[in-house]
Amino acid sequence: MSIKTVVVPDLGGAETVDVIELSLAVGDNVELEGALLVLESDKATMDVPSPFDGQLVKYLVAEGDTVKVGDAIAELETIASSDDAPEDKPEASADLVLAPESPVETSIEIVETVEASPTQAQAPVELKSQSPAAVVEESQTEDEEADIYAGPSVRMLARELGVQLGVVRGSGPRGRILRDDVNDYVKAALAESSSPMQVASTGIAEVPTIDFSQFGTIDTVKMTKIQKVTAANMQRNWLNVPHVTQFDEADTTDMDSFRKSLKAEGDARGIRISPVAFLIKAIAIALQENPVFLRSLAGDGENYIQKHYCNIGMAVDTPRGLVVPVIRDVANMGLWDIAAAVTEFAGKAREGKLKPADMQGGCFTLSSLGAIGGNGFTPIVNAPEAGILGVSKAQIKPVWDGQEFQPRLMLPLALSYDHRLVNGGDAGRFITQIVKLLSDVRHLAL
Ligand code: CAO
Repeated sequence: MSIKTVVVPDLGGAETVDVIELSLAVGDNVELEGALLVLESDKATMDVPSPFDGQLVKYLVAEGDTVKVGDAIAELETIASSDDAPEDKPEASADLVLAPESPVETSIEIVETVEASPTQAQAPVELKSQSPAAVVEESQTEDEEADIYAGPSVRMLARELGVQLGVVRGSGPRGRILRDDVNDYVKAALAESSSPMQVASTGIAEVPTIDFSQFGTIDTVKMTKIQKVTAANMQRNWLNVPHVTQFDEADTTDMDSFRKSLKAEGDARGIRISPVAFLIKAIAIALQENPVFLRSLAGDGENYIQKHYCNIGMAVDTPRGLVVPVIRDVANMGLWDIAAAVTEFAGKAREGKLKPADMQGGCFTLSSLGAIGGNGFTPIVNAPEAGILGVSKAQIKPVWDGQEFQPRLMLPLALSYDHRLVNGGDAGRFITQIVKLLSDVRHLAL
């Protein structure tokens, strides 16, 4: 083992450079090509890499010193294995980082000295007052990264820790980001994430956990799997989708008369036909004519998917929670088929007999609370679908026919849609068509 002195390599034209970072502590081991220190000229920064595996004995310069080619900068003790390296080993290439206009490669020389002979550190030079030239890594392509003032070793550390340097405050000369700045940033982030003001990944402060028993008697009840999945899906959809809800009413007086007139035939077929079957048929037609509602955003943020099939999900209220079976290829189904599917899927849902495949592939969802009540609600889009129709309880209302008020069975509709995919005009046309189809069911047959 011997002690070797490392000197400043060829600076690619620069006469003097500043020492802006000492990358190691005395006694640290450093591998071949590992960063020893960082130098900076007016136009570039460069890591000076170690020419062999070794241990830092001492630095011969201090941060802020100005050095020139050939100045001794550090003493390294070679580690046994690399000490045997041939003397004519190729010069290690310095990791030089230069502004694009002067792409120069440099090398580092090794001066062997048997004894350690400390070199006097030069007096610190005054920092230049003008703003520094942009510091750019050759490998960088992102413009914003080019504006960040940090050396290659700091950039590497930030990459390893997953830190965006743009958000780190630099405490070095002229705002330069140092290794300690990156480490401090990570420590602060970790401390913040474990503080009482913990934020969810959404950036929204979490609802505080409260001991309700201090206010009265309580039970803590385990949620069903369906309830847990529904809670997660609702939160995901509510937070991800920019919702708009549009309202309207359909005059379903004639539709209801027609539906009732089908009762005998339904009994003969063994099929109960409810307003839900008409709604699903109307939605299928409106989807065909307004295919914007058959879109989903692609995960890449660049594209959307246009579906050419028509599967409609139907929210079903069950004792275990909300489930949404999907009726497939509705565009090619008649009213009786749809009514049969509604009964079958609602039954399976309540009996817990739906298979995962029965709940996949939906393009649009119907949530009908009509049998339960209420005169309006804003449904949450079942993302990645583009829209959902919420239906409330039909009620007899006085409707002006131009001469007098008529008692009509008005069905409240609420169309929620993902405003990233659907514009207000699209939604207006869609719900208007639904209203038209339900108000005159002859259109359902067209
Ligand atoms: N207005 C007035 N009456 C209505 C109606 C409406 N909008 N919709 C249905 N009805 C009537 C039906 O006509 C039926 O009465 P009749 O037997 O006299 O004809 C009665 O309500 C019962 O209907 P139903 O609930 O048995 O069946 P359905 O086909 O209307 O609905 C289903 C099926 C599965 C959609 C429904 O049972 C259901 O579960 N709805 C809840 C959906 C839900 O939970 N949505 C919220 C999701 S987000 O939390």
